[in-house]
Amino acid sequence: MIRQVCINCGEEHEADEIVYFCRRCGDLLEIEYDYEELAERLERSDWRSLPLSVWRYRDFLPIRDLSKVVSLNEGGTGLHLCSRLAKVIGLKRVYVKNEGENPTGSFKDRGMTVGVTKALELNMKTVICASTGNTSASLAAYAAKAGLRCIVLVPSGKIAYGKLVQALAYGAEIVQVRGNFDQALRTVIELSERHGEVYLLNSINPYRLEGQKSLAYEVCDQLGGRAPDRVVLPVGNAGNISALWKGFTEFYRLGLVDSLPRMVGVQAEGASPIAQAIKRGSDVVTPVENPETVATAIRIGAPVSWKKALRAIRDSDGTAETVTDEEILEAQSMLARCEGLFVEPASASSIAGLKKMVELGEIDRDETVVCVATGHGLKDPDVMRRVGKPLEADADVQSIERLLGLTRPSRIEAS
Ligand code: AN7
Repeated sequence: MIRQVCINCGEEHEADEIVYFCRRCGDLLEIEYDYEELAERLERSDWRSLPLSVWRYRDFLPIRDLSKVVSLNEGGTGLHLCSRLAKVIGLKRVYVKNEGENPTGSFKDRGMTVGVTKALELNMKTVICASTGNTSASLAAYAAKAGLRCIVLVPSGKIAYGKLVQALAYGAEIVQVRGNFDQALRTVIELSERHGEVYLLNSINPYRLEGQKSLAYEVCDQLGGRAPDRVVLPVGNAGNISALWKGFTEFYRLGLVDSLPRMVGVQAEGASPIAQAIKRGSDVVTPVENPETVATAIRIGAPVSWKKALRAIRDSDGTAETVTDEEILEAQSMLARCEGLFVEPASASSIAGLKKMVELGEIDRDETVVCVATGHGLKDPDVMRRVGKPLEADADVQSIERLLGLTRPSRIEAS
């Protein structure tokens, strides 16, 4: 039995009802399972013998008819042990879950494989989202694969070029709106409510978040059936931190891990309504009117899943931190140079946040920490001013030797 349950009043909605907010109180919905039934299904299932991927966890997902699955081979991303980074930061064990390895280069693909499959189940012909970039690239790809019309609204001028190119290449209809992400989101919510045939796939949609929770399952499985002590991730609209926490708690509830991680949400200083609420000890989030940050993916002032995120942080005894644009760019460069992982600025904010917390003495040296790197660095090449410029030289050996200070090997004379 699968239901869509209101996180505030508990009102239940049928699994196939097309509804984005609780019909009784207007709050967000969450997918709930009969966990005894799920535990029994797992006993009969061969899920452990399947390769790491979102659909390895099909028993835990709200899709029963697997013939409709729209997949581009998402999930199964690397959990990289980053020893050099850990040493620089001053910790023993730091892993980076590199979501840039997904088909369109971000964690959004985990959600879209499930969300677009659900769209097909519901017989929808058009999908829509508002996006700071990655959601649009991902939705456009899965809509293309499924043969659906795809409409995306993006804030004009402030989205990373690579993401825009992706969405265009996959054939989405892109509208740049004169306004920021929060305004674009309000508009697509209203559009999908006025037009029943247009399916909304922002993270308000609880089916999408079900796909994203697979990241948490994978981390536990990659650590050999254990949860990390701490998970650090960037927070924008706050869907992912909610999804990951749901994933960890489900694994715990089903006895697949015997502990839970503390969740740390990292936000850019100029777009940090959730971190501010946590620091104030407040139960409500005050929107930031004009969010600004170099990490355009998380340039969001009114996170729609704020309530779920505050719960994830509080229930896990976690916290939230802010980082400056300067710290983000420095962390991006450090991760690339120390570990060979090139991630976009929003993703690097998790590394920057971790570094800051260690410096503040808030993290124990012995903890096993997983940072989630949410998207690939190539999506936003413009921002990467720190890589410097290439050198220049004539195309001859002597010029290169002189330029790079390479000394010529001395000849060994034959006697
Ligand atoms: C790389 O694409 O909101 O806290 O519209 O692209 O779940 O919103 C992107 C978000 C982190 C924040 N890292 O995740 C969008 C969008 C990257 C992102 C986030 C995003 P949420």
